Amino acid sequence: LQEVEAAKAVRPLLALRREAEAVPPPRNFIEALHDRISAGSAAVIAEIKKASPSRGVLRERFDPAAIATSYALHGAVCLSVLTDLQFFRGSEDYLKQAKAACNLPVLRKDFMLDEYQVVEARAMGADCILIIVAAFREFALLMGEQPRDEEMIAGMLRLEALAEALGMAVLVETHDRDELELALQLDTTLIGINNRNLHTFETSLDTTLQLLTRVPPGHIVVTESGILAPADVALMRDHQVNAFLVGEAFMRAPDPGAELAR
Ligand code: IGP
Repeated sequence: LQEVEAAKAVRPLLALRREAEAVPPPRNFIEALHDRISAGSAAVIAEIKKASPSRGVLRERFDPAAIATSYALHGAVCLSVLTDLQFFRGSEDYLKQAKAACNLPVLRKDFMLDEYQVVEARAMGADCILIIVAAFREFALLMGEQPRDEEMIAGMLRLEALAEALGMAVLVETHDRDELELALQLDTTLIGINNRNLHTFETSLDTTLQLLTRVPPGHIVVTESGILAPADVALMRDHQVNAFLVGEAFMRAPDPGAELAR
């Protein structure tokens, strides 16, 4: 959050709000997913990231506009762009470049805790934000507090309400049953299940299979991380999971979009 404080000093919230009002209106992220799934197909949110904490640099030739164009050409439904600098070597510019290169809705992938970041997301052109339940828990611990469910829910609801007021969708990310319970207190129907264990960085698709049964009808489950091959997609679809967030497998391929079409 030091970065957020620094950003506020350079670009005060009022200026940011004006920028957010000047960008074109949001593209409908959830509707795009719905349409593809109702048509009986897998809906892929294709990620653009240069590096990750567990794997280091994933791609030397990194051109977000070219990658976005290739994803769009090969049937991605939405994009996810890392804007976090510290862990993923991301940038706001990457999101802007990717968005300008195609007409897909775009998720700002970052660690969102402060309302400022939500307005910032819209000002850079994002159509959806990510709320990571585990990040709220970690933040409380970092502040020397015992994370309390009611406070975490209140914090997440604040970000969600602002995102929705700005016309953006919300993807809420979970890793276990407790996080899922909290996530279901939000208004959004878009539930992410991250297959990556935050402590070991290992991925297991069992995470999705286990939590899936606890998601009530009317939600879209997005299985995140560790989707590496067509067989992984087939396994998920056998369990009626039809939305996928895929990064590494595409980023390592010579042509990320061609890998998506595989
Ligand atoms: C993509 P993968 O294993 O396909 O590269 O995973 C995405 O799920 C991952 O980047 C991710 C992430 C996050 C990154 C999921 N949740 C939260 C940063 C923050």
